[in-house]
Amino acid sequence: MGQYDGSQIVVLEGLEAVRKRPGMYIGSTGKRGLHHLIWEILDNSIDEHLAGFCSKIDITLHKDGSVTIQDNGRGVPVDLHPTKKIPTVRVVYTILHAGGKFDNSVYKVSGGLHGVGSSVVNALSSKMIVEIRRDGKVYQDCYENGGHPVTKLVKGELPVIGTCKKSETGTKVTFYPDSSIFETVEFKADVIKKKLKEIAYLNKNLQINFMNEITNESNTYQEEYGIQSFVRYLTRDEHVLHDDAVYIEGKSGDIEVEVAFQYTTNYSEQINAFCNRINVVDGGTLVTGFKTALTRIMNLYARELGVLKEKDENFDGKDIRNGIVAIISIKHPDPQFEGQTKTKLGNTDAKSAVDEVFAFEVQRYFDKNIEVLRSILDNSMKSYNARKASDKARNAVLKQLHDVDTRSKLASCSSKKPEECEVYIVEGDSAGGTVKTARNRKTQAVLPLRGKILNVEKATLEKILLNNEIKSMIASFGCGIGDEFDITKLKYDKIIILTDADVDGAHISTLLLTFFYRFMPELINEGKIYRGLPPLYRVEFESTDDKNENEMKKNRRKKQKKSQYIFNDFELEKFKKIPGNRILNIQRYKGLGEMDAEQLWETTLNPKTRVLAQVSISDTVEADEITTTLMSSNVPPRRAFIMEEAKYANLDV
Ligand code: 0R9
Repeated sequence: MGQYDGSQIVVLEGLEAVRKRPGMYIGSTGKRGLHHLIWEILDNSIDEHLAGFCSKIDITLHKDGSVTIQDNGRGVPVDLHPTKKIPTVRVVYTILHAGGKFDNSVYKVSGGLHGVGSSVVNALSSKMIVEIRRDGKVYQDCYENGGHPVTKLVKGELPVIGTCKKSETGTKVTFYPDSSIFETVEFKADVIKKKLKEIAYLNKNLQINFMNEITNESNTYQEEYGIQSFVRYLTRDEHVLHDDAVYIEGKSGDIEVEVAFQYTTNYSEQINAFCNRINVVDGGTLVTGFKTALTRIMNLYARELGVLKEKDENFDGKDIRNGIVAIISIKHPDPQFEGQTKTKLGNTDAKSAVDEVFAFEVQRYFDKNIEVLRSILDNSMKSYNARKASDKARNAVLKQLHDVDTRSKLASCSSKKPEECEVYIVEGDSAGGTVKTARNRKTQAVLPLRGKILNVEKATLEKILLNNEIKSMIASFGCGIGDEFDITKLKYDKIIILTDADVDGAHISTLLLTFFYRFMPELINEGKIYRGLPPLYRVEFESTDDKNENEMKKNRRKKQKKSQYIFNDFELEKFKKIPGNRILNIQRYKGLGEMDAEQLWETTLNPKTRVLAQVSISDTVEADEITTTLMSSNVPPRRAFIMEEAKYANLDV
């Protein structure tokens, strides 16, 4: 690691550009974008931890809406910047693209905006205070209205506002998100806590303290066992094949590799990968390296221990990964993130590094823990046998699919142009019947499902493929499943899940989403899956519109009876407060079945007036978390999630 000096800073200006187009830098100006501000500042402290100088980070949510993040690293340098002739810290916080991270001899990349984070957060804040402890002195720099410095420099240097012990170093940043930029400036403690927990898992031993001054609550996150604890956490409600998660670490050249895994009795695999603490949702070379090594090593053991006989084929990678929950975390000096969303690692040396470290270390582990090895090989054998059986079943099912199409309850649409067609998957025959009557027959197909669909998390592939509701869906979509899946054959542009807005409806919807997530993830990734959001209320009211008030006084009969659909309780409360509206009647829809065809068309089917939520998976850990929590045999967490899902029906999954 090279020593910092001011000349290593690349200078490019433009905080105004950030304020003009915040979305380009932080994704959105909604809740997600708002929290991004915290992640950006946190990233700098985590970088300092990665560099080996920071062991503790404190995050405080203040009553006045500001947030403070403080680390005990070296403190941002305060010396005079060689070309800008202002303190380096001011360069870092006021000039876009100023940061040492461009040169990895100075800094490792942890994530986020790669060096521009501090100035972007400043640009989007109405006020920011930076306090630095270095060399026994406390320095402060303040900015207002999107990064304009308000602290007067003393002979070009930052004022010293106090003293501290020489050993007491670090950076403290307090910022107030700009309410003229963000749709909401209210931070959510739950979102922050979840992120901090993940950071603690990924950064072994780093101590993170969260203080919520609004609720007077505090939490500390520190994980001595890092990703090993992360895996334990992910499997906490599952039946496991071996007691503890296996943990492996090692180095290949400049690349540090850590892997933790544990097998559950579920018929699914869950592999989450991180490079420099960034969740590479689409995997890439590090995941390939892990899978290749695992398959090779397990097949070697299987032959050596006689689990596979001479005549047997090898285990397929999928047999071996059946039931696995794994976290792969590497540190790479020069990561190349690929794909449109930059969530796939491209470095070929990451593949060989993970393969080399994992293969070597896992053999050392298995040689000492033969009983763990045996339980995994037994599990692979079961999966191997089930696969052979289900190959047969699947071929039989695929042959039948054509027949199913005609026998299934799909009411297809007349158009054959996928780009204009959509299919509604509707809960229950009766609602399905009304949707069939109400729809636009040219472009809207309807597939009614009977009752609850199979919980795919708990069933074998064979059973899944023989399930009638699932068969109907596969046949209707036209794009196959598993290895035969081909999205170009999809007959619809939108697949819309339509269930009642109650707990059962939320459950069915989640079961469907789990099925798509596990077996047709491309449908979600390509943005094809939607949830229809039928209204919860129909309000009849009289409006005394201001403009017409005089008119109305003259002629009372002009007061008009109107009605409006309302989609959630929040909107209803808002509606009740609108002055001039006199509510006559509020009808609460308990289910889709209570609407007639005309109402259903207007609220749920008509593309011009309906409300749809596109389903997206933005975070695989979160997604897997949701599906495993939900599908686990442990009832309480499942229940909790479903209720939440029902409450936030218009949010992403
Ligand atoms: C509370 C949030 N913390 C930070 O934003 C933070 C930035 C930062 C930092 C360095 C140390 N701690 C930090 N905390 C640092 C120090 C040194 C070299 N590189 C980084 C050093 O003392 O030699 N910096 C992040 C960028 C920069 N410093 C730099 F560009 F100014 F170098």
